[in-house]
Formats: sequence, C-alpha cells, structure tokens
Amino acid sequence: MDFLSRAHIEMTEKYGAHNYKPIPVVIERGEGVWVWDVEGRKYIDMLSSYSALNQGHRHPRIMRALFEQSQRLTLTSRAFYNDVLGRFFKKMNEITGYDKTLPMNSGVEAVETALKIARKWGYYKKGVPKNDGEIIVMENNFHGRTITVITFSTTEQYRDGFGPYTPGFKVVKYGDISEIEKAINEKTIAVLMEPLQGEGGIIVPPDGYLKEVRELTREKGILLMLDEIQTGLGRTGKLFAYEWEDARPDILILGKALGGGVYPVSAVLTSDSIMEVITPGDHGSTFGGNPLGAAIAMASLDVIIDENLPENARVMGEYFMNELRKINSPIVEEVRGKGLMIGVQVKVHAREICEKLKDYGVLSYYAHDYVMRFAPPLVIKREEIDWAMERIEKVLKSY
Ligand code: IF1
Repeated sequence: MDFLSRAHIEMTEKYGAHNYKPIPVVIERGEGVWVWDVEGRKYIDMLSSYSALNQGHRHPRIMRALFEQSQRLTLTSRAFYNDVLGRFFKKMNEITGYDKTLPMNSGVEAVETALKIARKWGYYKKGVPKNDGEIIVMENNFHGRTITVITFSTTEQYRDGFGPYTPGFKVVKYGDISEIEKAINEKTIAVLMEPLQGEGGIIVPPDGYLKEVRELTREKGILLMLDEIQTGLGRTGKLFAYEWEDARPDILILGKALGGGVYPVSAVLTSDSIMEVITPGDHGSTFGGNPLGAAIAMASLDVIIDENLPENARVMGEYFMNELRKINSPIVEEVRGKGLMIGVQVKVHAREICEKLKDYGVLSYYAHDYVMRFAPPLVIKREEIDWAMERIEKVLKSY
C-alpha cells in the first residue's frame, strides 16, 4: 500500500471509533461519478454514499447554492423564521403534492419523526389506546441506527448489546400481504416499509405488492409510511419508488440525496389532517430546517427534476442490468434491482470482490455478505457504465 494512503488509514484507525471497516482506499477529491485517491488514482463511484450522491459529487448548481447561502446566513434555529425555509416547504409541496413538510437532518431522525407523528395520530385521531399502539415493520428492514429503530431490526448485529428495546412494533415477512393482514388488530396504527429493501440485499418485492399494501392499509384505516430515504429522488427510475405501483403513502420519509451529497437534510411529508397532530413544542431539532440545508435541498431537487435524473436512472439502470446479466461468471447467482438500485447476488463473500474491484478503479460496497451493490450517481452516462463494466467483467470472470 502507498505511503500516503497508509498514513491516513492508520491515523483514522488510531483515533477513530471502529464502527466501520472501510475498503482500503483514501479519497481526496470527487467530481460527478469520479473520485480520486491521495495517490492520484481515479475511481468510478458505484455506491454514491448509499444513494446520497444521486446528483453526483459536487454538482455545480448545488455547490453554488451552498456557497451563496453561506455568504448570507447558515442557521437561525426555529426560534425565529428565516427567508429560505418557507420557499423550501413550498417547493416540496409543489413537487410531491403533500400539504406539509417537517424538516430534520439525518434519515433516522426523519424515521423517528414519522414514528412519533403516526403514534400521536393513532392516539388522538384514530382512538388507539394511548401508549399501546403497534406499528408493523418488515423482516430485513433497514431504517437507521437509533435504539428505537434498531429495536425492530432483524439483523442481530444491529441490535446486540443495545437493549432494552422500545415496545410497540411487529415484524412480518416482506412481500406477502397476508402477513400484514394477520398482524393488523385494533391497536395497529401504521405500516412502515421500504418500497425496495436496500440493506436487506436490494430486495424487490413481488409486482403488485406495494399496491396491495396501499389498498389494505387504506381499507383498514391505518397509515402507510414509506421510507424512501434510499429509493426516493430518482434512484429506482421514478421520482419516488411508490410511483411504480401507484402506492402513494400517507407519510413519505426522505433523506440522503435531498441534501445533494453536500449536507444532511431529511424530511417527513404528509397531509394537513395528519401533520396537525404536531403542535408547537412537540418535536424539533437544532439544525432541522436550517437555511443552509434548505437552500441546498432546493438546488438538489432542481437538479433531479431539471436534469431528468429519474428517467436517466431508469434507462441507464436497464442498460447496466442487461450488461451485468451478460457476464457469464460462475460466481454470479442473480442480478436484480430497479433503476440504478442494483444488487448482484454472488457465491463468494462480496467484500472480497469489492476489494478486487477497487484495484481496477471501481468503488462499490456490499449489502449483507453475498450481495454486491451497484448504485452510481444518477447523472451517469452510458460510456461511464461501459468503463465500469469492462472492469467489473474482468473481476467477476477471474473466478
Ligand atoms: C450505516 C445501510 C444503506 C436507509 C434507509 C433510513 C436510513 C438509511 C432505507 C437512515 C441509511 C445508510 C446508513 C449507513 C449505511 C447505509 C445503509 F447499509 F446501513 F443500510 F444505505 F443501505 N432508511 N442507510 O438506507 O439514514 O440516519 O443514515 O441518514 O448506518 O451504516 P441515516
């Protein structure tokens, strides 16, 4: 390993918590789909920081929004109004059709916010016995790392050592509507799920499932909450993954690419009649809705819409998956996904392949042990996919 890379890695490991085991590459610059390491080597980014970089590294419009707003005002807290937040809220309403937005920072904060809104709605509007409500979640879910949210994780490592846990959640099998039907009772307030499961291994539910869940929850008068923190904002080939099946949720949860790969911005969107359960002082956050994040989020949304990134993700994703399926490799079991949210199920430990790919200039990461993720920025061009494919094919065929 080169001296500079080694020095950075050793310093990071010496003084930093070991809560990750990164692929050994030290990145110092990013632009579009490309990044460069401290030795000057170039890589194509096939992870996009787990879909937070849909617009690519340092998109000019987003960087300009960051710079311009930073010359005026960065933070006021919500103790006062500012001249950016209302415009961000209005843009969210115009783009999504939801009446109200509650702005937060990280994805899991938005998930926690959605859980709080649903519970309060359950007790004050639906008449569920107070503090006795249940929310149905899916096996193999990933919604973040707080104690409440890992309470309902089915990945033991994410839970181990962090109890006691938060009551009020029921875990059912993903993809089978009868499992939800069986779990619903008079205490059920909501269903929370990802339209496609990311960390779970890029799991695409059976056709029609999302629509069935939407219809069942509507019929039973319980809330459908979709976590589109990873699938949203163009990743699966539509602006929101729920559009693939007309499964518009009561509560939509966004994060990651809402901040354009520059700044943490997340949000919960819903109707007036649901959001009105939240009254002044109920919930908040120091940075939630800050003018810098709001300005960046508006530019992030403009880039996705103006550059037609959902459509590019759909077309490029189809092309990329077809190319991956053409590879005749003894270790590839399945290529699956939607748009540019792609998983390749392999027979050897996926991390090993990621490390080989890194040496060829392709950066990717794995979801669970045997699934490679390929999720490049949605700005990717066909010739950039071809550049990556040449190298991916070499590695997968070397087995
Ligand atoms: C890690 C996973 C991906 C998410 C969905 C909420 C959140 C995430 C669907 C929470 C975050 C990140 C977290 C990061 C790795 C990455 C990840 F592998 F952990 F599961 F993408 F698949 N809902 N996912 O994907 O958002 O609080 O992180 O902003 O924790 O290691 P966050």
